[in-house]
Amino acid sequence: MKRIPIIDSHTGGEPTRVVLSGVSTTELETHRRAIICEPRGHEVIVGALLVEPKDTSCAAGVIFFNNVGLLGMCGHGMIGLIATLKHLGRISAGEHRVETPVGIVTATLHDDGRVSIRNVPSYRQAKGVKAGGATGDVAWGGNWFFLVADHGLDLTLKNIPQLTQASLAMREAVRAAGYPEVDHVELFGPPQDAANHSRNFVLCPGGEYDRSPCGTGTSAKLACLAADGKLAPGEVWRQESILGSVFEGSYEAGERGIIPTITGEAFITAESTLLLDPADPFQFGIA
Ligand code: PYC
Repeated sequence: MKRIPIIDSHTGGEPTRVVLSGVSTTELETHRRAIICEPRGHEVIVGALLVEPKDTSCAAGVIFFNNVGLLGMCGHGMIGLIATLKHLGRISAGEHRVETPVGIVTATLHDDGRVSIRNVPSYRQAKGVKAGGATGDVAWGGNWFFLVADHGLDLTLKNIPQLTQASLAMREAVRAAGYPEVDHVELFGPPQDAANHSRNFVLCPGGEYDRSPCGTGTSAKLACLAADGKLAPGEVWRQESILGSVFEGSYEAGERGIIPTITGEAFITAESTLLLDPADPFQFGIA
């Protein structure tokens, strides 16, 4: 029986499952679905495998993954990871550098438990891309996004099936239009809460939607706002998710584009150990 200790959390409603040990980087591809998918989990969970950082100035290294593959970075997941390390007593309030496959992120754990992540440099790659009847921007925020405002749909929970279908079609179209790297689609609309600046719906690579406002997606949004001169350095942008949860974002100018900082809060939901029984036909998850 293989044993994999995990800690679950959610950030703005979006779950993160931190894998503390028991899985090596070489085993990740074979064990990814066992950790994320049914019968132990569900397709919405983002996994975070703790690894030794190559850069010794980092407190930890992490590889994020989901039901269909690896993620470069994950904003809600990084906030969940920092809350998990605090829960384990491994870190206290202050700054902590964390190595990801796409660069080092500096996370600040505040005294009140909130977490700010200074993300990898983010930028707009292309503006006004026409794809499948929609027009949007292609931007990098640690993952690749197609950001669309002219979708004509209400960003409400009852519309999730239509939002998902429309976003999947836009993703196909933007890839065919010359941006095969895009794996997330972000639709924008007016906020429900007047304290916020915008509401979003974010389609993730495996076809699920992000329950949080998406940290890397908010970073990509900030890069577009900065490129359009619509948000000044240091100014705060409040991004509301489809659930109504909020991330605060701001940026500093970078060499190419911006360096975003995203603030949110995560809550621990479970401490447990996954068991992989060689006799179980579904030990590696239901495909
Ligand atoms: O918060 O960056 C994020 C994220 C990516 C996919 C799901 N959440």
